[in-house]
Amino acid sequence: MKFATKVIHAGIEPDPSTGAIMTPIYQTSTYVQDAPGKHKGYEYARTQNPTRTVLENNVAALENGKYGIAFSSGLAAMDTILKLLRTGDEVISTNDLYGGSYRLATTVYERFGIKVHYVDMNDSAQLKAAINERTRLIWIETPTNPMMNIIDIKKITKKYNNDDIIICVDNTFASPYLQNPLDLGADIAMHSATKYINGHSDVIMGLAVTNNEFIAQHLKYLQNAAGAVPGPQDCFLALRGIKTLHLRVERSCQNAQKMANWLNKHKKVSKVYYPGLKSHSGHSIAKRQMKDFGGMVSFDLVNNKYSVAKKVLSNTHLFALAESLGGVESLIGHPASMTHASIPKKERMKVGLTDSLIRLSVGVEDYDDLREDLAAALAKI
Ligand code: P1T
Repeated sequence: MKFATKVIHAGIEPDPSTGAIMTPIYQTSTYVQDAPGKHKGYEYARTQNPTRTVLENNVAALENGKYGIAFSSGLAAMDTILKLLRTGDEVISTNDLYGGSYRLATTVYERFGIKVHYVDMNDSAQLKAAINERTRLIWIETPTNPMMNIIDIKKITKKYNNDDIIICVDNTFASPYLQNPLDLGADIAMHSATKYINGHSDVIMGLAVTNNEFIAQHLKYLQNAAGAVPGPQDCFLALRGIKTLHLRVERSCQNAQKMANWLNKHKKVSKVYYPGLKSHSGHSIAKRQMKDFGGMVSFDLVNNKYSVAKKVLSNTHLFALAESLGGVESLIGHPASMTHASIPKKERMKVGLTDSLIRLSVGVEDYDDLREDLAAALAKI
């Protein structure tokens, strides 16, 4: 089955009791048993819920994986993956990643004796130097949030995928339509489903997909043991959103590419971070491992003061000033004070995340309207 068919049909059957074509919202916390232990496969809704099961199977198919496991947020998915580790284990992570992921790994998991090394994953020597016999997890985010760096997934999985090390790719920025980490040798593809997968800015959710039965069993065990599960209404909304995933992402990519090209020539813009630009250092890798270059664009200003960036951020009308991304509507954000405020300034500056960096989540609106909106805001500085 091809992707555009999978989003609508994979794992989805009409409801057996009524024929309802849409997966029902099983709004229940428990299931009646005929006799102790005699039930229809559903006992308690933390453990299983039929709406969630359909979503998990559908997303597994989109990522070319066997097992999908849903969580109450992207960070709950990451938290559960980190719980596969033990005290003394070590993680190697991309040095430029979502601020909340950094916060969870450092301020929470380092307290439990799990050490995290942040490295430039495009620098093979840095990666090699950080790997040791205690390494249990390699955490790759690509494209990275918000610097849009591209990491060659296959290059890393070819070298380091073995029985001791789990390789997980946070695939949120790409979405399963553009990039499938399991096909590139990763063990887990993880998503903040809050973003492109749901796509309508009305759900918080996370997902993990794997082909590895051992990892799947452990994640399912932890999903039930800790209970960070999404509710059935949210699963329904995500299933509904997924039906147009390919169409939404395709349009976002077209708009983002045009926006990046235009910004790249704008005299008040000093640098544009978008893998679809030929000048981007990860352009050729992105071309190989992604179907298109995504809907996220970051840029910096010639006059690189926060006060100047603030003017742009406060003067758009279609681009709403808000955290998050991947919805049908365009958003504008200031990573240094919003999504990445939990990363110390010294660390931020190392990867170019300046106080004047602006991030766009380019939606599916008319491109000319979006460009005019941004042009008017840039004209204010
Ligand atoms: O918000 P939540 O569903 O818990 O997902 C966390 C998360 C994980 N990974 C990546 C790459 C992300 O971008 C996020 C959330 N990011 C934002 C809210 C943001 O505006 O960047």
